[in-house]
Amino acid sequence: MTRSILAATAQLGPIQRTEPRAQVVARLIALMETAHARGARLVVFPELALTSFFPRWLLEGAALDAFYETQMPGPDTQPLFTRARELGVGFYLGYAELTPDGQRFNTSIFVTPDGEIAGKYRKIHLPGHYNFEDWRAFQHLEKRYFEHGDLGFGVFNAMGGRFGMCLCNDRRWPETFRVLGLRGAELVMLGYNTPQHYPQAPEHDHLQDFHNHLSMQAGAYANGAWVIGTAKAGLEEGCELIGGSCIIAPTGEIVARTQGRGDEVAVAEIDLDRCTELRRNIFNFALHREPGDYGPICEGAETRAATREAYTMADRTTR
Ligand code: CDV
Repeated sequence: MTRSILAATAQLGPIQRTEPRAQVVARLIALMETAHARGARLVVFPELALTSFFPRWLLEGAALDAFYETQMPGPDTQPLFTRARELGVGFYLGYAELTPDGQRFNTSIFVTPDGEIAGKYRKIHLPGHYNFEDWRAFQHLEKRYFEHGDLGFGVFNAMGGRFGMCLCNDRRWPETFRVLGLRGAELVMLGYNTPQHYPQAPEHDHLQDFHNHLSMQAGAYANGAWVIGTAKAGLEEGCELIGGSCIIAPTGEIVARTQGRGDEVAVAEIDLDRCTELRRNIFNFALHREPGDYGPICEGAETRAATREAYTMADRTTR
């Protein structure tokens, strides 16, 4: 049985703050239909794909809540699920999740071609800051608006393969790909919103596209996995976001990529069996990994949890 899947990265151009969700969902459906017309059975959308990237603003109350989904699918997103099922297309989608007990996560889901949510991921590496910082050209308040993801790096069996997910900043951490690789992920799907301007080190602005591909290509190669990375790109509410959405082979080669910073699809055939080219050879984990010498990677988890809690509490008291 062939384990080849024609897959697409479905890049979104900017979403302005006033754009209604229903209009964004119509754009997602149009991208999915384009991908399907080119033969795709799997489509990867960006992080926080239903709204403008709201962590760039200090918000509270109803103005903040308006950016979260309390149901998935909900009334606005049901048309995407319905169309995907009609087309027989699976998809990855990033969105802001508000749970019934009030928890907030930066979340992605993997939906199979028959419309089932096969997996959920909640972002673990949350970048940015907790409080308003007036020196910045724009805010990046992910640490304020989302809790640390509590589902770990899960891997899901579907469509004849093993699929992992992560979100944006996670791709810069080799541990993300290694944990997914150790769990046997053959394809890692991820969406991102990455500003061209990095306020803490603007001398790196010209390197944003390079660092994007460097991280994802290294993650693919060192774990013998396919990677699909999808941007929300372009000039969104005065903030320029990089594009460069792409499909990366387990060898680390980019085999398809978008060209601009608008709504755009790029498609490639993904042969999941190619993962073994790496996993049976240079990255045969059982034969060549030396975990006995990797101790420091897992040390400090309790300290880290305490630090995170202290920051969060400090922020709560200053709100
Ligand atoms: N959405 C993100 O996680 N963005 C970060 C930026 C802030 C550095 C990223 O890693 O691309």
